Amino acid sequence: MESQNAQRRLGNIYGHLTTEETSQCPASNSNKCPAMNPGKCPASNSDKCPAINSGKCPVMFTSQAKMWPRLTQGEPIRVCVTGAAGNIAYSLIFMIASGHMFGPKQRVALHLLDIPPMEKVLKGVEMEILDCAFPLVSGVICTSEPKVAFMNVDVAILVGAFPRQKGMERKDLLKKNAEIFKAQGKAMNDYASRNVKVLVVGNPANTNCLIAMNCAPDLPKSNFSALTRLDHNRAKAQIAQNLKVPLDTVHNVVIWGNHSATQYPDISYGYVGNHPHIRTPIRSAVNNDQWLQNEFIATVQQRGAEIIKARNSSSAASAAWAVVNHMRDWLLGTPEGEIVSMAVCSDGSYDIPAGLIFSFPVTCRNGEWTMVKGLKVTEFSRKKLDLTTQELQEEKQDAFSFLGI
Ligand code: NAX
Repeated sequence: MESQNAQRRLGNIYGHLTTEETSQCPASNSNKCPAMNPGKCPASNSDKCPAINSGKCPVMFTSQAKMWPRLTQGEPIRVCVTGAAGNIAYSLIFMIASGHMFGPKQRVALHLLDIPPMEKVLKGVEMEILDCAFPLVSGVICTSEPKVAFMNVDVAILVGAFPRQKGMERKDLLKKNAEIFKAQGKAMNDYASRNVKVLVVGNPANTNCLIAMNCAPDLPKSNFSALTRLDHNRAKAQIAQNLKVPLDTVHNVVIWGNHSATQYPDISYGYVGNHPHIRTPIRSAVNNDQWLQNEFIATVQQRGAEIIKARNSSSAASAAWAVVNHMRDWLLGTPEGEIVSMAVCSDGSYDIPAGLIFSFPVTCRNGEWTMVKGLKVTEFSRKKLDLTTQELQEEKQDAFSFLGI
């Protein structure tokens, strides 16, 4: 069984390599590639592979070239999606493969990770990717081994997480996920590209991200983020619906804090209108502080739970689309003057304890995010920020005590 699995992995890795890539491999040209022997895939047995040891294996080393030249030159970038057999991934993978995340010219190699019991489902996902005949997909690797999944990846989207089960205490959920994200943080630290951009989606997203970041000390902290873009999009949509204006006229809402019911959707700096000289602050346009301070905030905070009630299943397509928005803006940049929300490592700004993964207003350029600083925080906002900070600190304390950090 293991050798069949290994063969399947090899098929996945080598089956999709371009002729150009395979002809560059010294090992396969000299018939010495151990990967051709079942069970000795270089991705899982890298110590013994001469191609890897000489730094010339095309599977492992194409992505050692910097990501930026490849984004402009069209060389494939490696994208890992965990939880790849799940709900969100079933939308997300196809959005990535069709060019929505990195643009219509950027080729991608997909590294798909899920747990062993999901192997058959993952195989089905792989078959569907193949059946789409996506011109941008240059390779697919399906695996249940984090080492293989994270090997040289440029982008890691961590969707897979342990779901909350009936009767499960919040602490038990945190503990289960702390173990998963500790292992994945370590694997990224050891095997991913040194500039891998990490987005954590699996809940509790902020704290899972905090764990992964702390277990990957060799990677830049600024490369770790958690998803609050779905909340950001939900906030924009509520404002557009209230004002009966097109969505693309609503700008600069901010989600602060945790991706949970304590998050603070804030319209204080937002405006409506696309003309540079004709902009109305959201607060004046809505002209109903009662609604903005109560119903609006509660609707965004509770939207996930409402979707579950309606669909009997949690948000999937909207979550996948938010992941695409988050990654695309991070890597390709936000429009001039546009603020988006990303949960990133606090530097102490806005009196948020340094080191917490906290959703802030950011702008992005050249693959880096920059926190928008100096925004005025009202007394009302301060209370909301303190509440979500307190929740995140408690989560951090619990998670770190499980990990013995
Ligand atoms: P599913 O249960 O459909 O899929 C999760 C997948 O992860 C499963 O296939 C499972 O086998 C896999 N998995 C579990 N442990 C794993 C591990 N150690 N390594 C790799 N894969 C593993 O959930 P789905 O609806 O896709 O949601 C995924 C996560 O996103 C959940 O934690 C969910 O709460 C979270 N969400 C986060 C959002 C956000 O904005 N941050 C919004 C949407 C969503 O609620």
